[in-house]
Order: sequence, then C-alpha cells, then structure tokens
Amino acid sequence: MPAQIGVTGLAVMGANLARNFARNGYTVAVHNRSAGKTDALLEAHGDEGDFIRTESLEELVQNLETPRRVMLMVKAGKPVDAVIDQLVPLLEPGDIVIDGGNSHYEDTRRREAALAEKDLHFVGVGVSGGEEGALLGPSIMPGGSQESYRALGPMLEKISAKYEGEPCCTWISTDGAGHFVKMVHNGIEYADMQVIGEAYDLLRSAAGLEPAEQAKVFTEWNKTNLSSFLIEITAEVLGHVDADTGKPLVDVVVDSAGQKGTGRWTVISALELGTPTSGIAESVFARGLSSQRSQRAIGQEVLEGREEQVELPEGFVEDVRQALFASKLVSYAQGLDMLDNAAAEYGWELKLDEIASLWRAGCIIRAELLDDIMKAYAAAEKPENLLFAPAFSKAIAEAVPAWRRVVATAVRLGIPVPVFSSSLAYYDGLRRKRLPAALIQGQRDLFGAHTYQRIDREGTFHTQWSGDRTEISADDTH
Ligand code: NBP
Repeated sequence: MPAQIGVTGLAVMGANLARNFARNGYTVAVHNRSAGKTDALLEAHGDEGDFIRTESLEELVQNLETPRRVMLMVKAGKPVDAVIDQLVPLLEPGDIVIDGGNSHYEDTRRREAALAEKDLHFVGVGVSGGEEGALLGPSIMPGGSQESYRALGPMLEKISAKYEGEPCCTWISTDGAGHFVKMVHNGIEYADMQVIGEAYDLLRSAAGLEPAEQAKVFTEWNKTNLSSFLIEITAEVLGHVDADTGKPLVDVVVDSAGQKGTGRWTVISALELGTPTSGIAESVFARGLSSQRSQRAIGQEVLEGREEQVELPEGFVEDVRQALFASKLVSYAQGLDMLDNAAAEYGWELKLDEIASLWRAGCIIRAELLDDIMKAYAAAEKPENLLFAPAFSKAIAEAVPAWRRVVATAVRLGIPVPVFSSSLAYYDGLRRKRLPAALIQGQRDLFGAHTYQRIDREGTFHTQWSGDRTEISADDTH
C-alpha cells in the first residue's frame, strides 16, 4: 500500500513527527540523507505503525499516493532549498511539499511562489511543542493554498494537540503566514520566559526567597490566571537540586541565555512593520546582555549602582505576580497586534481568535489566558488591541497599582526589569492624551524640514526656522 505521507529528515523532530503520523494510523514513508537515522528510527520504533523505509528521495516519492505529500524536516536554511531542488524534478503537478522546520517566512514566500510556477503546492508549517510535542501532538500552523490544506489539513489536524477535543491546527493563510505566526509565537515565548525570569529575580534578590521556596510560589501561581506550561516548568526547574553539589540547579547554571534566532526575526519584522513590540524586543536584548559576559565582568567592577534601601511594600510577592500577569498580557497584545499589521502588509487573512485557539495546547506558550484571548477576538466587535477587550482592560487596570509598585521598587533596588518596565511604559503610552512626539515633530521640522500637522487645521505645515519663523503650508510646495 502506498504511503499517505513521506517524511525526509529524521533528526529528533522529523523522527517524532513520522512516529506521530504512524501512531495515528497513517502509512509513512521515511527517508534521511544518511541512512543511519532511518535505521535507528525503524529499529527503535518500527513496530509503532506502518513505515516504509526508503534510501533515496526517488524511492520516497515512488512510495507515495497521489497527490504526493512530502514533509521536509531538515535543518532550516540552505538544506531546505537543497532538498527542494532534488525533490521538484521527481514530483507532478498537484503534489504537496511541506516544510515543517523553523524556516523564515520570507524564504517560505519565495519557495511557495517558485513551486506554484511548477503547479506544485508548497506549505510552510509552523510546528511548536519541541520534541515531545512532535511525538504526542504539537500545535500546528500551516500556511499555503487552501487547496493544499484540503488534501493535507485533516492529517495535520489528526496528529495535532487537542484542546477539549478541538485540534490545535487550522489553516492560517497563504504562503508564509504559517511560519510568520510560528515566529511570532516564539517571540511571545521569549517575552513570557523573560517576565518569569524578572519575577524570579525580584523574589530572590528583593524578597530573599530561595529557589525551593519559589518552586512552591510558582506552583501556587500556576493555579491562578498565570496558569501555563511555562509557569509549571519554572516550578520544576526551581525545585531541582544539582546532584553533584547539592545546590539548586539554577545556582550552578551559567547565567547566559542562548537563542536560535526566531526571537530576533520577530523583532526585525516588527521594526519593518512599525509595530511596537517592546516586550519581545527587550526579551531578546536581555538575552543578548546576559551573553556579554566579558562586559558584565567589567561592569560589576566599575559601574556603581547607588541603590537605595527600600522597605518592601506589604504583599510584595502578590504584587510581583500581578506585575508578571500585566506584563505578559502586554507582550501578547503586542504580538497579536503585529499579526494584524502583517496581515495588512502581506495580504493574509489572519483570524486572531483561531490563532489563539490553536496555541491553547501543544505549544510552549500554552496557557489558560489563551482561551480568554480567543474569546476576546471571537466577539462580534473585535478589539483593535487585545488590551481594549473589556475583560482585559479590567484585568490590567486591577494589576496596575501593583505593577507600578514593583517597577518602582525594582528601579530603586537596581534590579533590572526590562520587560516589566517597558510593558508599563507601553501601557501608559497607549493611555496618554499627549505624547512628546509633538516635540519630536518640531525637531524634525527644524533640522530637516520634515513638516508637521496641526491639531486645529487640516494640512501639512513647515515653520521657516532659519528665516522669520513664520509658518507656511507645506501642501503648496509639493
Ligand atoms: P536539525 O535542525 O538538527 O536538522 C538535522 C536534519 O537535517 C538531519 O536529518 C540532517 O540529515 C538534515 N540535513 C542537513 Br543538516 N543538511 C541537509 C541537506 N543538505 N540535505 C538533506 N538533509 C540535510 O533537526 P531537528 O532538530 O529535528 O529540527 C528540524 C527542523 O524543525 C528545524 O528547522 C528546526 O528548527 C525545527 N524545529 C525544531 C524544534 C526542536 O525542538 N528541535 C522545535 C520546532 C521546530 P543528516 O542526518 O544526513 O545529517
């Protein structure tokens, strides 16, 4: 019997996705550039379902039913183009090439357009959930043509995570939309992890709570509106003791955070779209600062903090929890706003309620909050910003006093809280009647004749700064 899907690239993600398809009753043809990984997969798990072992892409393609579905799970970047180049001559119009790796959405747009010229479908699929998710049910974000989704979607939905029985997989939009949404998911994940890190630092450095005590605090927090996978694993990490030293693991790990690039991509894209995603950007920068170990070593010696003695406000731990919730909400609001802007820029129809719904299970940012976010965007009147949805305006307003106390305390104690503080600045910026941007417009007009608009008249104006400083209409001069 021919296979319903072929998977090429059998490192950890590809092998687990292939197993997931097989465990769900699909016949899966498997291939890897070097046959060792194929054999290792089949030896360890060949009895989990129907696999067809293949040694070349030709053999892989020959073993597939039509339209052929070939899933690439190779390293993102050049390897994806290399495999596509080898694969395309072997395929027929209507066949579907699926890229399940973490490809950049611009690459996906380019590849989709190139394959469409050959009447082939190219589906860029965002897959979140890590190794375990790939095996047990990830959150899946497929882009590409709707026609390709009809042939592929039911299979992806079957292997995806389920939230109360609903698959965490739905068609996102055309070409690179799936990979774009996955990228923003990862950006939000960076911010989510950073705000948890800031809370941990405050509880440790300001309130003196040791990791084991904090493990209990985070376990309790996981029963509140913060309930999420990341809070759950934070409690687990903080409670873990290093076998060698008997110290908390978090105390023996080097405090320099790694990154693979999707956070950085999110920020670059946000800058290009002009969307303020300060929470995600500050998270990426915070990881960058943590990695500047040489400068940090010098900074510890030569830079004075002049911190103040601060008596912690009563209920400080609860204050930190609320500040964490409010900052997290801002990062989600910013990420979702970015999706709205990208939809306008790239001609995608992104349904934020559906996107929030498929992040409710399987993926790294899965959280109870996402069910409420989904409901906010499913309402008849969609909020222009998540924070404007009545439930969220109310929730964040309730957290504001604690949020301000926490940021002020952190600043006085010299504890960096880049996302707590920048998220509060974003919130206040959104609320403020007049921003100092008016002054910036004046400066721009003075040094560069960039013109400005007035609050009391239509039109565009310029002050003749180097002349008699009278104002002229700039509309006449264009
Ligand atoms: P890797 O990203 O480590 O890629 C290894 C695979 O790529 C191997 O099968 C390797 O074949 C193949 N490959 C390479 Br490298 N160059 C190739 C080429 N020129 N032609 C053909 N095959 C080539 O694997 P992974 O960690 O399983 O991740 C796969 C994708 O999924 C990536 O895009 C990753 O970013 C994404 N992703 C990973 C995770 C995660 O938690 N790891 C989560 C979500 C998404 P070989 O065995 O012959 O060297």
